[in-house]
Amino acid sequence: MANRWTNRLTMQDVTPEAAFLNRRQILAGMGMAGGAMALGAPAMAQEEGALKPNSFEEISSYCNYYEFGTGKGDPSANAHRLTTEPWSVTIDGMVDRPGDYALEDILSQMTIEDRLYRFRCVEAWSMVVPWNGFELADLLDLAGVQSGARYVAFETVYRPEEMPGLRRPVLDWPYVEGLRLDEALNPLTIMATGIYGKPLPNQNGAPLRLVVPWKYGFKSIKSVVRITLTDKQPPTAWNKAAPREYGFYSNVNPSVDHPRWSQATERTIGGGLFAKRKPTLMFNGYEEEVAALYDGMDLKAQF
Ligand SMILES: Nc1nc2c(c(=O)[nH]1)N[C@H]1C(S)=C(S)[C@@H](COP(=O)(O)O)O[C@H]1N2
Ligand SMILES: [Mo]
Repeated sequence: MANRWTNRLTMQDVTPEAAFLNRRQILAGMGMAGGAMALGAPAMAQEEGALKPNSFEEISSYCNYYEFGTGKGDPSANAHRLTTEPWSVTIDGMVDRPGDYALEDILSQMTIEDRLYRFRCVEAWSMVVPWNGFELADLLDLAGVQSGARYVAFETVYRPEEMPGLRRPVLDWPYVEGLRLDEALNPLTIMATGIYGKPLPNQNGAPLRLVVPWKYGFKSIKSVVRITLTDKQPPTAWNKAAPREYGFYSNVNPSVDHPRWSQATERTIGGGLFAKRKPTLMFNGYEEEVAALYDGMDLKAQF
């Protein structure tokens, strides 16, 4: 499905709003330095304290879910069309108990926890999200991972009749993602079912989406219908579209720039046009928990 157009595509090519906002910020910063300083100070003070979650409104209205359109507001406008009940997840490949698992049967065996995580998009914006969900490791335990398995592949639901974005070949649909098995089993890796104690809005990936907080946001695949254990590194949607720009690992790393923009800093959603950009943290601030997964790896080469 990869044609010349999709090969040259980058996220910023199809998200003009992001580029527009960045230009506005630069212009505002140049022309109105005094005003920017005065307005920027409280926002900076907030950033230095504990993690402050974004509002439900911010999290559910500024989204990337290309199956519903490439604009940040398209998912919240269109995703109500997605039928999320009934829902089941096929778990197959190298597992002892393959099958179609009904979501309610999964949930009855999982402990739902609150997890307040930083969320960093590869486009260099970020939020803080109070997720509800369960550890992916617990779901994989239900299915029984076999000893030869080394990777976990994920697939998003494919429903052209409910997802208008699928009519355009922006990506090679369905959206697919993957993790190394040890990344999938890390206790930080969750399957989210809600935010702020409410069911996950459709635009945020209802009824069940992956969240991997130390990786760029596109790894956190939405509306998952298939999980496959395998011994081979699985293909991933953005890597297929632009392999030079989006690697399999895609760990947040301020010292490895995207070929077309810096990853050293990020724009915080909700901070306002005058907010100071925040320095991006190694592994998005989760270095202590995950750095050991990558011991001995060249993180520039395996980006
Ligand atoms: N199926 C699917 N999953 C997806 C995407 C998508 O377009 N389709 N976008 C990804 C990207 S680029 C980001 S930044 C996050 C955005 O999650 P949010 O909208 O809940 O903030 O979802 C990721 N998961
Ligand atoms: Mo993203």
